[in-house]
Amino acid sequence: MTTEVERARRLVAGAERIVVLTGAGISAESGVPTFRGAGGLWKSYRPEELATPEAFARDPRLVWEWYAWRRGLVANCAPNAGHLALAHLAFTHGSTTLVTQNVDGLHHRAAEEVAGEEDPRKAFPLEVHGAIHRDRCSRCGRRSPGRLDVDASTAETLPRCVECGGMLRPDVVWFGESLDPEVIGASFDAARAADLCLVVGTSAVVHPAASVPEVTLQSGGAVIEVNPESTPLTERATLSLRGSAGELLPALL
Ligand code: BV8
Ligand code: ZN
Repeated sequence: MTTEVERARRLVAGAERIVVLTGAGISAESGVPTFRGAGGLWKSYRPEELATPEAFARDPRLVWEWYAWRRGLVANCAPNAGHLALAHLAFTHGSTTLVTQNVDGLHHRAAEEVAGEEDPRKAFPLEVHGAIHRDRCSRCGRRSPGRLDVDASTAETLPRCVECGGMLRPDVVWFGESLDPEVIGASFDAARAADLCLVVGTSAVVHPAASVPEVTLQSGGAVIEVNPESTPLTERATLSLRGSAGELLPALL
């Protein structure tokens, strides 16, 4: 065990309140493509091109084809050792708040897998960018469980709201759209109160989520980054561990 991991273990053991921010990197070892890594592109589209209200207005069929593909892919993936280690931390370490940018639901599934007698909700994350397995009506806002067999072959076959007939969309936050103020508010409250922020598998470029570790630093807390590569956050992190979430998190926690 490297001295760095040793130091990080001591920081975790000594922390009273922990906030964790995760990104696509924690789900990479489960087979979910990251956004900026190899395989992040879908049919040569950059995520920023498809994950916008403009793209949905322009071509809802194309956007739904992309989300139906991702929904199917994620449904066949399972939480990995990184997700399980964080769920375990949330059950065993007094005050731990998980915040995720991921819409894949793998943190929830890890919580259910690890809970045992515990209430799994204790390890459910704040999903600041929503969830891909849920639909939301683009007219009345009604939420409903998402179907795995969305037929995106024509605009006519796209899913409709049972209440108002409006076009359904995945219940995720698109670029240019504001986040749910309660969810991002709770994330920043946890970051402000934390004496340690653990940042796992994110390129730390998408805002406001990328500001979570900054808020902990501003309130005098420490930041541990886990990532095989350096990011814009690395120079300000207290510790930046090079490696994968699936390997380092079980060793760390
Ligand atoms: C908003 C849901 C009000 C949909 C997503 C301030 C400055 C600059 C820009 C802005 C700003 N404020 C607002 C903006 C605009 C924009 C933004 O941040 N743009 C960026 C691109 C510059 N933000 C917004 O639009 C947000 N809304 O601010 O509303 C507003 C509006 C307009 C203008 C002002 C204010 C909404 C953002 C949310 C968008 N929705 N997802 C969907 O999933 O389809 S974002 C999506 O992309 C993900 O959720 C995630 O957040 C992001 C991808 O980042 P990562 O998860 O970090 O993934 P990435 O592939 O980049 O990196 C993976 C990392 O893992 C890498 O570092 C890699 O090395 C590492 N890794 C790989 N393998 C492993 C690993 N790590 C560990 N283990 C491994 N095995
Ligand atoms: Zn509706």
